[in-house]
Order: sequence, then C-alpha cells, then structure tokens
Amino acid sequence: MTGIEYDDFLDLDYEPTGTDLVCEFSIAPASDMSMEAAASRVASESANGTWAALHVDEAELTDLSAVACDIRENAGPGGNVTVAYPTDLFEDGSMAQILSCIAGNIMGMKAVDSIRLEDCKWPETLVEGFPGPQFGTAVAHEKLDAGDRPVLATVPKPKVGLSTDAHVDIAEQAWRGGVDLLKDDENLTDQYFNPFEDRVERSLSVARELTEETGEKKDYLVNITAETDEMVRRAEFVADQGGGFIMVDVVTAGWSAVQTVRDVAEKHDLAIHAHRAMHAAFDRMDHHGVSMRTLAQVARLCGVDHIHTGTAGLGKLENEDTPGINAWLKSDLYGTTDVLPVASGGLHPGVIDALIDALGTDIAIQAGGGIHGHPDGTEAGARALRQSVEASMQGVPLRDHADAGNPELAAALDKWGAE
Ligand code: CAP
Ligand code: MG
Repeated sequence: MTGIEYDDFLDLDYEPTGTDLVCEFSIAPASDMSMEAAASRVASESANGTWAALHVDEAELTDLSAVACDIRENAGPGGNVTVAYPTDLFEDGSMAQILSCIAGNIMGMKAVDSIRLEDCKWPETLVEGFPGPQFGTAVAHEKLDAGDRPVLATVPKPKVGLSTDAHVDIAEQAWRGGVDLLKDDENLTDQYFNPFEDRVERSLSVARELTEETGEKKDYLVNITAETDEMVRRAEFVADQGGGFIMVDVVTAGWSAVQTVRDVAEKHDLAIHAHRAMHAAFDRMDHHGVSMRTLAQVARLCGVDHIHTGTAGLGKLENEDTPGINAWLKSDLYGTTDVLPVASGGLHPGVIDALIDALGTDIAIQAGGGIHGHPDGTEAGARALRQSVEASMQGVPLRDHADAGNPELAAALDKWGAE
C-alpha cells in the first residue's frame, strides 16, 4: 500500500520533460500556509490527489501525479508556481477534460487566497490531439481580398433591435464603403425582430451583389451561437447560403461546443470567428482566474480562425497584453495553423495609426460605433476607416491623408480626434 500526500507533489529539483504540460500559476497562499504547502496542494488537486492521504495498492495505480517544480516568490503576498503535468493525465483531444484539471477545483481551494492560470506550454503530444485552425491569418487572401492590409469588419449598431431591413441596409453601406466583413453582435442570434435565417439569406445575397460591384470579396461573420445541435444546423444553413464564415461566442457556448462546430466548419469550408464575450469574468482580475493568454491558446487548439484579443489599450475595454497574445497566436506550434487576432471595442479611424503601430497589419480591425457613428453615416464611416488604414500603410500622417482629398477621414478626425 502507498500513501499519496500533498508533499508528494512538490519537487523543486524536477525538470519538466518534453511531454509534460507545463502551467504557470500566480498564487497567493492562505494566511496560514507557506508557498510550498500551497503549491503542492495546487499540483495535487489539479492532478490525482485530494485532501486526505490515500492508501492505494501500487499495482492498481498509474502514476499521474503533477509536480510543483518551481516557485518564485514576489515582493507582495504569494508568487509564481510552475506545475508540470504528465500528458497521460489528459484525454486526447478533450479541452473540457484538460481545463477541469488545470483550471478546475483549484480555482476555489481554501489553500490559496487567489490563484490565476497565467500561461501554458503545450507539448506536441497534446497539441496533436486537436485540429487547430483551418485558415488562420490566411483568410485575408484565401477568403477575402484584403492583401497585406488588415481585414476590416463592422458590427451594425445598435447591437440588437434593428429590423432585418435596417440590418441589411447598414451592411450594404458598410460593404460599399470598403469593409470586407459584416459581423453580427455577440448578443444578436435569432430574435423576433431580426430572425436568423432571413437575416443570413438576405445579407449574403447583398454580399454577393457588393462583391460584384466593388470587385472585392465581401462576406459575413454570422453569429450561430446557440445550443450545440442548433449551432450545427445554423452552420450548415450558412454554408448552404454560400457564406464563408461563422461566428461563435466561444466562452459562453463552451469549448466542447466549439470543438463540435470546428468539425462541421471543416466539412463546409467555413472559417470560425471567435467572439470572447464573458472572457473578462475569467481574466480581468490580475490575481485570480484564467488569463486571456491561456483562453487564446485554448481557442487555437480547438480550431478557431479568428479571436478577439483587444486593442492594446487603445479602445473602450480593458485589455491584457494584446501584443504578447497576438504573438503567441502566430507563433510556431508544431506546425499548427496560426490565428488572426481581432482588435475591437471603441475603435475609430483616429486610432488606426497607433493600433497598427502596436499590433502590425496582420490583424482584423472591427469597428461598430467608429463606423456607424460617423457624422455622414455608415458608408462614409467605412470609407474613413479604409482611408485611415491606407494612410497608416503608406506611413502618411492621418491628418495629411485626410487633407489630401479624403473628406470622410477628415470628418471622422474632426469628430473623434486622432491618437
Ligand atoms: C464592439 C463590440 C465588440 C467588442 C468585443 C461591442 O463595438 O461589438 O463586441 O469590441 O470586445 O459589442 O462592444 P464598438 P473584445 O466597435 O462599437 O465598440 O474585442 O474586447 O472582446
Ligand atoms: Mg459586440
């Protein structure tokens, strides 16, 4: 018989192997506990241990223990702890099962006052169990005609309440003004004032007309978020109507649902746009929860093609390290396709220069209010956004470009100013 006790999960001499999943946590231990004691409890509870010492026949036990292998104490209470997990602990290709370990019970343990999963280093054996994205940054030229510039998208506002007629009319103006993608808002799905099927059919029909008229591919990020079987049905409907993209509120719908949608997307050649509504419930507090960096990693493994990662602080919402997260989404991950990061939230033509400086051009820029709030309406707003991107790509100051025969940009800068 053997005992499994908390101390068994701490080994500061342990070097993670190439097949371990290595997680970085920031931890504030409970007031009566040392960092070592808290760290070993975290490793234990997230792997195969529990609060009581267990007595198990060794012959019946596969060793799946995690190891708290590094502790770096901060000046304040707590510090960072590295935990290495053997891959055999995890079911191949199940994000739900992985998260139930590394971001499960430990989030509520009394042994820690707070705990945040900051980052993961994913071993190839785990990554291989997931499909990863189909298109990633390649959507810019494989599905759209954005070339080297950022992909441009717009979400009609008000976010809910517009009739289908009004929604389609705004879409038409935005596409004509120069955006590539119409996008549904995160809380627009299938409501009586703008029913899903009618909206999709009519919007995609106008997208085809505008593709013809402008000579640039126009498409639509259709929010299919719903119960999983219904999402599958909606994805198939989008494909039947000739659409190339679907959007899922990935956090509220859940990762298993995203994994199901990823399979369906592949059958129909659909790219997946991940909206992250509710992410801030996990990542906003810097001492507790799950970082956006980790959520973005999870999203890439599950196979989304785009994900919102913030505006590097230039927009209306709080952001965690947008450049660092974007770099990870494009980094080499054993040949897995990259992900196109989406900057969104309070963007307007006056911040585009600064945004591109911070994040580069291999991004999608999504603006709602910053287009439809233009003094001369949606089409002018879309032109202004496109002109601001042109200026930034050419290295011309926004105001100079506005004065050089771009009145829509001039009106936007007069209204909102420039960074
Ligand atoms: C932006 C937006 C997006 C957020 C998402 C909104 O509208 O449509 O959902 O940007 O945030 O509903 O607020 P505006 P994030 O362009 O009018 O601000 O990208 O940080 O997840
Ligand atoms: Mg929105």
